[in-house]
Amino acid sequence: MTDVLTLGETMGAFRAGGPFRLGGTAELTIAGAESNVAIGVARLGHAVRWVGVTGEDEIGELVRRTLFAEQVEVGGRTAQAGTGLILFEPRTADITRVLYYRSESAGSQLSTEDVKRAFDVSVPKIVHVTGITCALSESARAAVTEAVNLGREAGSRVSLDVNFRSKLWSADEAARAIRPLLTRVDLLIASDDELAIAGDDHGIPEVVVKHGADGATALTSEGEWTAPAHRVTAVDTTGAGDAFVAGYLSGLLDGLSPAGRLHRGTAVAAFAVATPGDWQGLPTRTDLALLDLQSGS
Ligand code: KDG
Repeated sequence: MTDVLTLGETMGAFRAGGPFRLGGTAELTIAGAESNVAIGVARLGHAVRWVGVTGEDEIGELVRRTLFAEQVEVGGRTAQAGTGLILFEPRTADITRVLYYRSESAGSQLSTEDVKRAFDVSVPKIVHVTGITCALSESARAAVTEAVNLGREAGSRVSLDVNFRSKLWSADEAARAIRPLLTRVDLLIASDDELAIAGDDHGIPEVVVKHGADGATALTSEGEWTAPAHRVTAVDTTGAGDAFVAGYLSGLLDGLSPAGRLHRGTAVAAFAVATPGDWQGLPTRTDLALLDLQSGS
């Protein structure tokens, strides 16, 4: 049984202690928007499968064993290309400069066959994709389309996070790739500044808008709900959006109301921003209960 199936590129990540040009030490870990979501959902006890392609190299091993250790089922395959790299240069808690070394990477070789194999293993309750994967290559974009189509045919709920990355493509290119998918999407997630990429009214039943430190809004056929962000001391906001998505999807799987889903999303994001790293601070259910106790909800 798979609760959430997601697919994308997960890279080796170097997180520096200061400006790169000064040299010094950097921590080696992994990063990828979809695997961040997968780890977040897994920590909340759901069954998650991540599909991606990693290189036959030590960084690829690091990606696969880290996800495995986080109870994420690892699908996809290895390929004879380097595993992509991302370098994070934290400047303030809110601003982290990113450098990519991912062109022609193994991760960009993701294909429709990888997605078909994942559906052969099991039909997920939710298929979660992001715009980042569409930006990687033609075959990765086709893989996203395949996941949306297979999910739709199989009765999975299809979730799409725009996740625009200006270092990978332009807003126009993103709009051209993402808009055709939206007629088959059940849940669209975007930050305020990504809404223009998605365009107007595609008849999507559920739209969630992330407002960063101002919380999030859910618009469904039943109405509109807004939840504030939890007030915590943020040390690193990288991955906050992915953390929110993990909480929101977990809420959907648990049958929570839109308000409950937003609450879980903002709670998961609060934990993520309080710890350095994209995914390291993602909470378990026990952690979430602590936050609820503290806020009296
Ligand atoms: O969402 C946080 C991401 O920026 C990170 O994990 C890396 O997937 C990533 C990307 O493509 O920027």
